[in-house]
Amino acid sequence: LATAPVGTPPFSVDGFVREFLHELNTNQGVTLSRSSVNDQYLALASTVKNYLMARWLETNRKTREAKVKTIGYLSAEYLLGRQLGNALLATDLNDIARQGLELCGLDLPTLRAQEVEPGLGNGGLGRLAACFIDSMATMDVPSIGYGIRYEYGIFRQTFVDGRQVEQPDTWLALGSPWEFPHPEAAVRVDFGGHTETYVDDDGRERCRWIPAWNVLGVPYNYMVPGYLNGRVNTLRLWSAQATKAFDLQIFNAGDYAQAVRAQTFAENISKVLYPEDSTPQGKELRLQQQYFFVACSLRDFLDNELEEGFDLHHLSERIIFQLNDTHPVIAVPELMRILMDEKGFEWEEAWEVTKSCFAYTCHTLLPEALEVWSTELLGRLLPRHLEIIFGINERFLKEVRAAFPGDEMRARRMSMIAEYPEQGVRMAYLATVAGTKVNGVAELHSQLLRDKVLPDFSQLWPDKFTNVTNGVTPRRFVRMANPKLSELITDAIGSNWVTDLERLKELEPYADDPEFQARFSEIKAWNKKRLTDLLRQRDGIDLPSGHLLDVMVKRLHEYKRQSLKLLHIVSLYERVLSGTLAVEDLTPRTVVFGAKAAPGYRMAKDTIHLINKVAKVINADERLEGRLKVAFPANYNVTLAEKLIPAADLSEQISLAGMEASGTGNMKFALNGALTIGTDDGANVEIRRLVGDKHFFLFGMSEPEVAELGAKGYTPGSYYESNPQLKAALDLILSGEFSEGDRHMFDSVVYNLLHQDRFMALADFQSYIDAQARVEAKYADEAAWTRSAILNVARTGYFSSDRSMRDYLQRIWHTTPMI
Ligand code: 26Q
Repeated sequence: LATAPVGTPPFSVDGFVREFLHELNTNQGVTLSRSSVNDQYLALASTVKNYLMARWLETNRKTREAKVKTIGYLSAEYLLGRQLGNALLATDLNDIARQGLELCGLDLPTLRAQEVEPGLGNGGLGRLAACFIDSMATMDVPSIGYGIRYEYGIFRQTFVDGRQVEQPDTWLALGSPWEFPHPEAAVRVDFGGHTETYVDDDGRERCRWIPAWNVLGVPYNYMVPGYLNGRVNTLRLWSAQATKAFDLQIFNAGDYAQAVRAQTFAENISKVLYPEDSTPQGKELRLQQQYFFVACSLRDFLDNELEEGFDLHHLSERIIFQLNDTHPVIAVPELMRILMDEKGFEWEEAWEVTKSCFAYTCHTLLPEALEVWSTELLGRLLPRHLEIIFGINERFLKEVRAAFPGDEMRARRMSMIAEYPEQGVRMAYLATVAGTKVNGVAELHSQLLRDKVLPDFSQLWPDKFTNVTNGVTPRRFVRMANPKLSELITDAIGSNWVTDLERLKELEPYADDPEFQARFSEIKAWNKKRLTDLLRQRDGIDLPSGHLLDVMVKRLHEYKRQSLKLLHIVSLYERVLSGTLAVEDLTPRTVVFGAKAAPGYRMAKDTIHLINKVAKVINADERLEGRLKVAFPANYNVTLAEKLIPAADLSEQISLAGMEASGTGNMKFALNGALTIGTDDGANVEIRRLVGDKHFFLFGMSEPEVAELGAKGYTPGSYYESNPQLKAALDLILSGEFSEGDRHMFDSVVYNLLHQDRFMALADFQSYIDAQARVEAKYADEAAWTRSAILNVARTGYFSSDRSMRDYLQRIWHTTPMI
């Protein structure tokens, strides 16, 4: 009885309705006739959870019993997207739910639209974590995702006069049916104070940490259902709470207000997601967040997931902690501290265990995006951890000096401790030294990581470095987001592709089949119509029909070069105004942007402003006869992506070569039959190789060419002077055309391009314009375009995150799925 799982509700319309009404009555406390849409949504979520519950309990029991190796995915971000649709798909309940709700006079899509997505991530890295936990569940890989339950996720973006204004993301306001809080299982996390040495019972000198304050971490569990396989893994997110002891101490001192403030202080730790996704600011609260979730997670795994009396010398047989970038790397000294200070391990013993339990994934190449924590801050917040880091570094540098005798410069370069501009810990170095493996996220990126970011380390340990190209989950980004295409694919090749995406290859012969082509085009048109309806009611935006839908959606960053896309648009407009391009020769095109800027990133925010202003003028100009339109719906998020991507014809992946570690949006577009216009960067390289040059619009400098131009000295002004079309576009912006005559409104953006242009947009401008001309020529031949689109779908099955997980299992985790 103690291990007996709950029963699963009957898999029938009737059974579903009973369960749903029961939930509505008992959970929401309302009758159907008096219920709100939110009540109905919450009851529906509970109903679906009930179908998953027995499987979840079983998964936990079996995994525990099997004593196999678990993947502990440590990530500060999980950009999950809505849960209901995924849960319905994973349980095959869509038809039953639709019919059952219909019997109740309710509409499933309306209830689905009620869900507010948990936006607990910034962009690519957070979404990747969400895809990976989906794939691990679907592939029967025992895993626990560990992270932070931010009370406020990524901000809600609004536009006021074309400028970005951030609003808090109140995703918990209407209830959060997907989480299971366990306040009784809260974990204590210490901070501050000092360390001291003492002599233990065996007469050995040991160290201990006397912390100054602490907080509680309350676990919130989320189900991670595999697709139709009965497995339900766990995502465990931590929420910070004040500790009783902490409260009492201050309350007893009689300062009630101070005590309440202290409580708020503790709870601040998981209050809000930092919206910067590069150039970390070294903020104390951010470091608190990192240590907080990592300390909770390690404690949880050691105390609750391992059986009593487990010999921690063998820890790596039971866990591998995958570090999603350096954000959780403080886990390394934390494990050392636990093993030595709490479990009595000697340093060498503890280090042997620790270094076999971690692997590190790097997601960037930009030097300013690499985390460095000042030793002043680290030492103040985590004094014992700083000592341990110094200890790791000292022993590591000994090893370097032994391997390269006399090469003192090398030892200094490789030190985890940077001395300038202030003393700080280079977290990527710590992760590299501690990890069994270090991986980049696309082939090019992994190569550049070896050659440019960590060359000394890859010389010392060539075998430590590997690549795992990113992937995306076909469940959410094809099967759910594109139901019509999914049906077409299933009609052609059967339904296994959802878990075996390489089978899309079998679609290749259909690329030349006129009937298949016709159905494929109809589906694209249907997806565009669906998007049109959504944008009309969501944003009041009208999408013209029959346009080439050209989409650039991603965080706003200079290296991603939204400004290059904008120069293309402005240039088209300028050429019509100046008469060098006849309106009739303009390919009807709608450009859709979606992009959030980090709130403190001035250039990014100015670029958003400029895009909105250009959109306003172009959209209002009747001379264009509706042939060019710019749409910038605010608050791009996973939910919008699921509607936008399936509708796209053209995917813009135009970062400066060598800057985008991988990209994952690029994969989603290709899998949904958009053609890519892109540079030879990140995973674009692999996409192009797979789909073939004829079905990909390549432009721009290659990474070696970028390096060469940089070394030679790049002068953007010379491109402006020598390219009349580029000059005319920039001059049009400077003329005040888009700023009600104000000639200085966009000085920051334009002069940055003219005088700095760190990401060489002007150097790639002509090549980009030429590639866009090739796009238009191809688009004019509908059959050729459709054929290429079908081939993009057929040839990109490689980019399933299931394949990424297989690669991690083989190259890094050295374990296999259960069963
Ligand atoms: C770090 C410290 C302090 C505050 C914020 C951060 C921080 C937060 C988020 C730093 C970076 C990020 C996110 C980075 C990211 O999303 N990188 C992207 O990762 C994708 C998945 O691998 C790649 O496809 C993209 O190329 C890469 O840009």
